[in-house]
Amino acid sequence: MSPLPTKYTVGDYLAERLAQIGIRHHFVVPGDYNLVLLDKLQANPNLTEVGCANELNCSLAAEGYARANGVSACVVTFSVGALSAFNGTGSAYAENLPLILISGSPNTNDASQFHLLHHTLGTTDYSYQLEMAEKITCCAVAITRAHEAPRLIDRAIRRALLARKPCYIEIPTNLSGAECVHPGPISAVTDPVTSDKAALEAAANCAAEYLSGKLKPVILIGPKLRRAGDGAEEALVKLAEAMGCAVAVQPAAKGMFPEDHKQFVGIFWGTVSTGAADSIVHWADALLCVGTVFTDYSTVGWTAMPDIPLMEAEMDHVTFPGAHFSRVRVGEFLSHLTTQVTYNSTTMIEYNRLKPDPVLVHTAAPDDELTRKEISRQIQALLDSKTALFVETGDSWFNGVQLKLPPGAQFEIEMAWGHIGWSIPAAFGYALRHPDRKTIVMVGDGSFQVTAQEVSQMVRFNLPITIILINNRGYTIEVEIHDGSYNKIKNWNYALLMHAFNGEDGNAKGLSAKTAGELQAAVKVASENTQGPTLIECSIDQDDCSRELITWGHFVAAANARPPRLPGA
Ligand code: TPU
Ligand code: MG
Repeated sequence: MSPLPTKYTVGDYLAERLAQIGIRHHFVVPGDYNLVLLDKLQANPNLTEVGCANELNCSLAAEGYARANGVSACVVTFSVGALSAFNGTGSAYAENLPLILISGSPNTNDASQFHLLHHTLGTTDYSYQLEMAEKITCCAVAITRAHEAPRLIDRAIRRALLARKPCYIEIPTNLSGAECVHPGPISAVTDPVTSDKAALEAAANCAAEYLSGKLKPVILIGPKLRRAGDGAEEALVKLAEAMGCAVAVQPAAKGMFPEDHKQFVGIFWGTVSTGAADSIVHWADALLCVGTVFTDYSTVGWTAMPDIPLMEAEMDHVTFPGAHFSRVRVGEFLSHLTTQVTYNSTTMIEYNRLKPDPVLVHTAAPDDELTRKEISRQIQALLDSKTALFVETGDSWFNGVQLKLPPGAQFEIEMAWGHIGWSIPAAFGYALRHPDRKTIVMVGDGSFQVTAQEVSQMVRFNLPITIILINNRGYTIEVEIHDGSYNKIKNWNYALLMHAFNGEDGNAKGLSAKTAGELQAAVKVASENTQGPTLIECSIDQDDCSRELITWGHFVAAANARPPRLPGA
């Protein structure tokens, strides 16, 4: 550890806190309201500054970093920066990730002098950004005096860590260098809240009662399981083994239960489920939902909402039909319940009867035109225990969910927020934290066009990320929901773009594949390029999409098109 500064400024204080909570990289775009703050953050030897091409990408890179690291920081300038960074902050809120959004703001003297300022709405009220941030974070603070900074910074960070949601800290340009007191013990910010003993006991008893007399219990896992931390994922495996029942997983929770476990029955995604997960979930007479999120997308336009009373365990509470228990940590709850349940493998026995036989995967000949199926077959062969697979909004969601994850492989998806273009900056942020992982991105042409600039940061930091860009000449997912001429996009020469991003010193490689053999050769180039990203443009027919996308699109379109309900109807 480096020696602490003897005199702290607001900027030093923030830097120290960020480092203490385990942040090693902070994502920034400079602007005159945050430059002194950036100097202070730079001066902390435990933080590495990571410049991004724009604030949307900066916030999404921080979102990806939070997936890898548990918490992240994004530093932007007032309005022109922050309003763009709000998008990645919204993603962090929806995806339950503690992203600390930090914005520079005008000099503290300007408001009282009614000055008109650049990077504002052209009025003398600068409070709008704080008010907007309040809606998309769990805690938004604006520092107006240096001596309040320690209290406000600690409060915002603690709230974010506890709630697994983003927070917002606004620091005026003339306060980052202003003196304040030094930080107290970090445990005051990071120490977790433990379960209320009585509530924990009562919740476990209620769960045992919920299960008693039930013949066909099933566990359903949702994306909030991993976000809860707390050892919840490991505790759930133990509970499942004590219960002996079938375990299904929502698409956004793929990988949160080992796919090679004998009780894993597939991804429950209604009619586009894998295995026979939907049959077994609908067969259940008791459903233990852990961290589940039921949206129009995850329920296939509300067609797959379970219709039996549920037990729902969340990060810090448990709800049953007719009972609710607050301040129950999910990890502790699952461990407690493990000691009370009885073994009942009825749903596993039935699942083994229902499960589809393995399909024979056809291997294309080298000269065969490239297809979606062949791309999936080749990506499957790339996956190992070191892989982090990012799947972007579009058919990549469906193709990615179908893949079999080897033990240890990570799967990242942004299904709640669903921002096209998320995967490029998010994979960049993730790979910075986990350079040892083999990061692979499955992204469509339309999504890639939204945030393509961030590939240049992958080049800058020599990150060997493999980008499988599926070029089907447009917004196919939108075609399947509702088609129109707006779903066609301008084609790019994606492979050549890598040369542009290289500038004079980069190591990125850009390749394009139109046949199975070309893809195989390109994948080999990617695996040998350890000094930079490799983008492989995979050209497929515009109608070559998954059965699952077409089916899902049909039901989501129907849900979107429900006529307005009149009062009393
Ligand atoms: O596989 P495919 O062709 O569906 O993927 P591609 O090419 O990436 O197209 C994605 C099309 C898409 C849009 C335009 N998916 N969702 N949207 C709506 C949308 C618009 N803007 C943002 C920021 N996010 C969105 N999800
Ligand atoms: Mg496309």
